[in-house]
Amino acid sequence: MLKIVVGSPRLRSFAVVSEPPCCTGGDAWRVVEDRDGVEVYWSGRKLFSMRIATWERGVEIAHTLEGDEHVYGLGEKYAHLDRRFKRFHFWNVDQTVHLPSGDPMYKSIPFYIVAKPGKVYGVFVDYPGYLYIDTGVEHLDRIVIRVGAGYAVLYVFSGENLYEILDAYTRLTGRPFMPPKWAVGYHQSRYSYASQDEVLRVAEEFRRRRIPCDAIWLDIDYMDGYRLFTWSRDRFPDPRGMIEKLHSMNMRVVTIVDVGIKEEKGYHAYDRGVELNAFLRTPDGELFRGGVWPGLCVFPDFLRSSGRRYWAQRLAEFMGVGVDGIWLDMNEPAIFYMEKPFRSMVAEVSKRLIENDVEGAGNHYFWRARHLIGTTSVGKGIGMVDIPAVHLDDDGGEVRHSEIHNAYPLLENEATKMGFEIARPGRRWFILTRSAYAGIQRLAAVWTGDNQSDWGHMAISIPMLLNLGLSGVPFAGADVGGFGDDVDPEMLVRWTQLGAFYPFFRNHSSKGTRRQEPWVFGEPWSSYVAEAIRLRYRLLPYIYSMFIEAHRSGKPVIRPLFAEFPQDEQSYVVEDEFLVGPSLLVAPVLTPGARARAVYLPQVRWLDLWSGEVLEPGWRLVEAPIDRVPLFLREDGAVVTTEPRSSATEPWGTVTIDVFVGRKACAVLYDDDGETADFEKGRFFEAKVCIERRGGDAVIRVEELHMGYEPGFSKVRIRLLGSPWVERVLLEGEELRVYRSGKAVVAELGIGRLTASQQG
Ligand code: MIG
Repeated sequence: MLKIVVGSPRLRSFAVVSEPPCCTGGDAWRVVEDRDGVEVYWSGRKLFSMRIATWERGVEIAHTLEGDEHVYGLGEKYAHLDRRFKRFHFWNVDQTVHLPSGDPMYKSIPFYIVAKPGKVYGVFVDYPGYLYIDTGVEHLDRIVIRVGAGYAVLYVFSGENLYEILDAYTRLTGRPFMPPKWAVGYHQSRYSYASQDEVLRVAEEFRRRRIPCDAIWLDIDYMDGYRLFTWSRDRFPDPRGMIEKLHSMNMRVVTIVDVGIKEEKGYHAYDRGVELNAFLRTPDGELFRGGVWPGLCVFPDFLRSSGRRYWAQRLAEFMGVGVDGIWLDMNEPAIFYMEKPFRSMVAEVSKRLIENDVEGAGNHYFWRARHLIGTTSVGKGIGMVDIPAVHLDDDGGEVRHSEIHNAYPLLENEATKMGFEIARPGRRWFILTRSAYAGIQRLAAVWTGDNQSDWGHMAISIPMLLNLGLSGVPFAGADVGGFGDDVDPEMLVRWTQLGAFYPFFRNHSSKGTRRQEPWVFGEPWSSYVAEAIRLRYRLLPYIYSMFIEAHRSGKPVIRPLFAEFPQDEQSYVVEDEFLVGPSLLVAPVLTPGARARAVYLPQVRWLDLWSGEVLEPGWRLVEAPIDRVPLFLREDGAVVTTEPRSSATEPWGTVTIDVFVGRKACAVLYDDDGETADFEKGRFFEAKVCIERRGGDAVIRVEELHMGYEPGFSKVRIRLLGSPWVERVLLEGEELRVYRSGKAVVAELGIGRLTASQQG
């Protein structure tokens, strides 16, 4: 890692958790001054030339790009997989326009990766105020970074492959948190389930229909007048009872928590915050106030530890009734209006109207109103509206909000995690956040906000989530079925088939739109939707093992094709298919009416998991009837599956290793208790099981084993697919009894037999 500092940073970093002691990163790096800047080399190879200049608001940094290089990352931007030839703003806003013209969006993650066959590096620009990154509009062959401050901090990462870059980046900014098992299952949400009776009815419907589901989500209407940390007495008279009931059905509850605290004497969260001086102030020293759902609100100052402690305490108390997860919304922070500018806007518009200047009134309204809602929603070029508030750091120093705007939600997430630690020490936490800054992966899962029930939004979710993974944030999802507008039956089926492979899998929709629980369209649609959800639960052993891998090394759960096939030029731009882990290729259907689709299969042979056919690499047309999402297993790859249960926390019983062996394929079997942090202390089970071809023999070996936990499965089935060469299956020289099922050869054995083979 190479650290480049321009000027002198005024504030500490919020993203960085551990910086290696030496910041130039050893011998591999070489920085050479040239005529108007520097050239950066890694391992003898030139990465780029860089120039440092200024622009009206601060430092400008530009570096070269080669003609065939691609750009990835930059968080959840509404843009294609390859981010090159675009301009991006970094300023968290509640963006309701999900279109390229709607940039910026909710999250700001100024980390990007430049890649082409044989070359890859990453750059992280660590500044949480306003930032602009141009990936090739102003100059085809350059990245231009403009920092809204007179200083800049950059980290450059290099390595042999993409994963080394992500490893180094997540070492610097924090490893992805390990979620509890239930959070990896299916989630059902709605804005809003309006009463505890309705919540229970929805939960019961899942169980009655045997559709797996791990959590029900409560949106803002559970609260009393949108006051944070309260429950509506009419609609949710007995939250504790409701949650106990849900827990007895093996369902968890996640509640939304916005960030604005209603300004109201007598409301405990307000009173306590005033007492502790925990809220943001204006430059004049008054409480800073902005209008959100409850009316005028004040906002916690998460910069100082006392503000974070205030929040953690409130949250922990609130969670006491048994809430399992927290959903942080509106935390850009999103503010609908600010009182003073709003009043002056109204006054000005009225004045002009009285003067009969209708056009002037209209213009004033148009521009002012767009600015007033600037923190909520801005279009490109309108400018990012500042929130005129002041933070205090722990030494009592003042920090303007605009200097740390993008880090506000990150600090809120830190405080929220502290709340979990108070409420339930030793257990894993679960937070979903809308707004974020670099480093968010160590604290929370993210979703892409208010998309629409639209085929285009469904398709773009793939590059959005892939790029979040390449920005160090593996646990990400988009609202399945679409948030705004009305879903139709076919879209719900196809979106659930895609969502089953989102790392975070939640169906959510807005007030006033068509309901979209799995059963709402009746048969045959509800069966297709249910089957897609079950598919997720079949794949849980494999997907869960990808989460632990992400936690250890920053490897994304879902990956673009080039991550695994960096020598394959075509795989750098394919964005309508992706890999789950290293071995499973998913090619979802993204257009209405399609019953087949083109699929690009990179570099090796692939096994069609529906037909059992072996396919050569290249472009193929594959069947995709409405009840099927095309899936392919990589040659020398493996996936681990189980029978679907109603919840992800139920023991797996039997796991099946599906392998397609050319020479040798390995599967990882991983399990832990799914809810405590004990896995960090070695309380987990892990085995690497490999199957190698030796002539007509398939030889099974356990290559690595960690037995710190008794796994929730006792039988392992090994299913050899696409391998007509198999005559015998051997374990430790002994031939196993096998049976044939279709084209597959299957061996079954007890977990004890398998693990004893390695120990012996
Ligand atoms: O202004 O809480 O993105 O998921 O349902 C809308 C209501 C506020 C925005 C979130 C959405 C949530 C909604 N919220």
